[in-house]
Amino acid sequence: MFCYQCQETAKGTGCTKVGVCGKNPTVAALQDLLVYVTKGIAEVVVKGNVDVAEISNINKEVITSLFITITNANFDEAAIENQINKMIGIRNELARKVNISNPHDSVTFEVSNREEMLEKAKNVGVLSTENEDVRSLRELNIYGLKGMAAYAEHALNIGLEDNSVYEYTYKALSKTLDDSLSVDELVALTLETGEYGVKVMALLDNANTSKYGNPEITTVNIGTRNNPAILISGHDLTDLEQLLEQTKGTGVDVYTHGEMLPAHYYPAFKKYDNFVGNYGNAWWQQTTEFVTFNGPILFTTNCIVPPKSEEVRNRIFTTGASGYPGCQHIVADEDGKKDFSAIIEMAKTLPAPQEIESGSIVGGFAHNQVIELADQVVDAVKTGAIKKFFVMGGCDGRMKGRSYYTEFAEKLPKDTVILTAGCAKYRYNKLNLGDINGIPRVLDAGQCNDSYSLAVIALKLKEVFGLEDINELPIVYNIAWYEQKAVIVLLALLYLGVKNIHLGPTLPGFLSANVANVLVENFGIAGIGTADEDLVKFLG
Ligand code: SF4
Ligand code: SF3
Repeated sequence: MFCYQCQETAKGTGCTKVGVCGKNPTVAALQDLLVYVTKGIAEVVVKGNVDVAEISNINKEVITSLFITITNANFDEAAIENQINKMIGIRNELARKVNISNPHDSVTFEVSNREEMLEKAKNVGVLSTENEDVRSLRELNIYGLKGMAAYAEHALNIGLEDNSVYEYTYKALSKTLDDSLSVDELVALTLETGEYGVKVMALLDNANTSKYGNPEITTVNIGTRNNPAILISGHDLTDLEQLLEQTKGTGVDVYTHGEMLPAHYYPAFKKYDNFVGNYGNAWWQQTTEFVTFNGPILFTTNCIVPPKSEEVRNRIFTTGASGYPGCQHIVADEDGKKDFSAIIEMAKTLPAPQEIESGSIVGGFAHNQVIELADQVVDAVKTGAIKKFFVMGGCDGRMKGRSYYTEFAEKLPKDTVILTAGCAKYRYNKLNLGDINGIPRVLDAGQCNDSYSLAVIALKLKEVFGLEDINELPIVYNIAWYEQKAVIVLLALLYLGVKNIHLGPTLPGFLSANVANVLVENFGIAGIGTADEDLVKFLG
């Protein structure tokens, strides 16, 4: 196997024996093949001039397939094998309708069983592109497309789609097979991927806020009550909505974990008395937190950590693109309805969660809420009460070096404000950093996709202060990444013209030296140092 798509890749260069995430070589190979057949479908769509408006079911399967291959989303060999077979069927049917000349191997290959799949996968993975820079740029785009697919799927679950996002996905996937593209053309493609990253995040923002209302300042309980309960993790709000509807009046409480925390900020979910609070921290702490939670856990997306005991595994359910062998997977019917009764019944038989912390945290600072506070924020900047903003969104992860972010947040001067989104916030959202004239010093906009909100806020401030360039704002970008959704967020920021982004805790292993140089020279991308060094640098 070879995989280097996430921040925790072995030795910073690539997982070759088994994934640090727990992905085994079979899953890795099947995921490679799934991406490959998805590229084959893209080839047919692009070369055959297929109108994406006519193939809505195929669009959906394409984004689901990409989503399945995101880090920590799906470890289930059988589910991935099924998806490969489904995609080959879709590809063949489409190719029969739109004959294309000289089809690429990804359009024509056939495999009839697991063995043949594993054999085929040997030649289609990341390392099948020999030139290191071309490989780096192809993968950078593919990881961006995976992140985009995840966000597109959440929007689609709510009922919103943008055909231009699908069109672009097909175009870019097909370009990753094109040996005639120069490095410059691939760099241009990367920025275009960022452009569609902005589009898809705007689409999801629109979907979430039109269905569930605008996130608002909210105090979220982090303690527990004495009822049986279900923990819901991942990013999909439609799954949460259905779970809340189905648990209403059953005596079973619902808590959020990890990236589901920001659901509490939406007005629509406040009406549920059994929606109690957030339990625990970022994804990687599930190995201990799921033990003490006691009740069943529903994964709607990544990040799953392979459970250490059978007892915990038996309490885990998956849905959507997520999956884990031995865990019950709940599928939607044709109308998108999911039956969560098995989870609810299990919860009733299990003890209430053990309390691991108490108190509350405050969030809900997505663009609408911050813009409502704009006068206060602008005044604070004008009077010098706020000297600088630090965008510290992104992902959290297991690496020891990530304590940098806690230390950095703790040491920031009292006249600075942190803007955050994504699970990176767990490194500092419980530090009690205080407020500036009533404005909390950590403003949490929401999930990683809500990084869009941070961009909207920056653009608004630029307008209010009458600046020409977004980079003239007193904002420092110190972003943490882990998986591919952070890649699309990064590319989106680059597309918006944001310069000098610091990316940590380590730079991506998939950036070749030359590609890293392009990012450094054109966009000022840099890594991080120690918290003390960086504070001097950023505040200077
Ligand atoms: Fe390794 Fe990350 Fe790939 Fe998992 S997703 S195999 S940890 S690079
Ligand atoms: Fe976290 Fe997995 Fe990326 Fe959505 S839950 S930010 S890592």
